[in-house]
Amino acid sequence: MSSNSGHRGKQWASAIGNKRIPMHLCIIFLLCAVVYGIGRISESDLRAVNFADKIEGKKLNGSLIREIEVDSESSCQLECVDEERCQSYNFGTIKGDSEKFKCQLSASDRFAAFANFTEDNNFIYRGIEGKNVAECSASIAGTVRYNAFRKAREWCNGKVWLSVVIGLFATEPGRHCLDILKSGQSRGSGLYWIDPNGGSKTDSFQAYCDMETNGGGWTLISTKVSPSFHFIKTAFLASAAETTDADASSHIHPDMGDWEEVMFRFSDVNTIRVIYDRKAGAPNKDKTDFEMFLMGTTYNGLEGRNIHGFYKYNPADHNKKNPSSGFVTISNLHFRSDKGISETHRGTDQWIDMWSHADASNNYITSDDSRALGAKCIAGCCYLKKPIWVMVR
Ligand SMILES: [Ca+2]
Repeated sequence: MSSNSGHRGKQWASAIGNKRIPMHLCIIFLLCAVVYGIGRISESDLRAVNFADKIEGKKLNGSLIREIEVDSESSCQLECVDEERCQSYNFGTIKGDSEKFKCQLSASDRFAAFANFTEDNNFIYRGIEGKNVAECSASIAGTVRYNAFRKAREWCNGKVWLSVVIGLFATEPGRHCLDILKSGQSRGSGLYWIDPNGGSKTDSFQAYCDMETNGGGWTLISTKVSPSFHFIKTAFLASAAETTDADASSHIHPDMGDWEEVMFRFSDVNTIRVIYDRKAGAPNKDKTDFEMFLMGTTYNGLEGRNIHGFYKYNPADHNKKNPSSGFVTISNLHFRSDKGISETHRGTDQWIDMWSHADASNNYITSDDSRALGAKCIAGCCYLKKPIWVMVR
């Protein structure tokens, strides 16, 4: 930047002294000088941090700025961002007596203090790749910086610095994925910190957000592939919202009572999905039972029920959310927390089938194929061993 300034300074001087240079060039030079001035003023106030890939089973000894206890590695990163001298950190992977993790901020890094970089299976090490990055561009997308001038953290989306980073840290959670999307702070699908019950942020947790499918804003609550796995639990488990493992279950968070839609989609095929819209279709007792079931309250029935308010999308059969044709009722839906939910096996549509038994209709899996046990079907498309995600917004 400083060599550029000298160069531009010379050009500016020659432009002043040479009356043959057109006026519009003078204006360009003036703008350059103004832009440079702003850059110089703010640069020292900006601390941008890009973390390198983690190195497991290693730690850097010495050069310790301080050791603190944190809830997650994200909090440790945040401490390093806020600490002017921090060049790297060791993050302890084993919780201590206080149920927290160790976070050791270091004033050096593994390159400068190579001899002190040692093996330790209870730690991971992460260094800083770049600092004081003033320009937000695609090459540093995802970088976080602390803007001391504005006293705010900023996040580079690949084009501009966003002044708020909702959901990026435990201390700045969103309420749920849809709220984060509506705030304009979506950083694409991935993990975000959320705090559905508001108030104290100490009980905020990370949840996986689908920010793309059908407009985005979906919070993951459950994922199921194993036939016998419970897919709705009566106790709310925040850990199920975070993991995208094959099997992890919870129910809609009780403080996300304003939910309107529940989506059933394959973990890696989001073009095939069924969405339950609680505001669609005629209200009735069966619908109420289904909603209680999704909220993890009391319902655990085996009987076939007619459930209103579904619509589906798949490449062959486009979105049926069409007022002229109305929403569709799934006939004889079975739902049990210890098995799953499915349209009756006598049906031919297979809108939803995540039951624990083989598909007796033989529409999609041959009856003599034992692999049929555990096949998951959505909107007429069935897959083996592919988790169905249950998401809410
Ligand atoms: Ca809270």
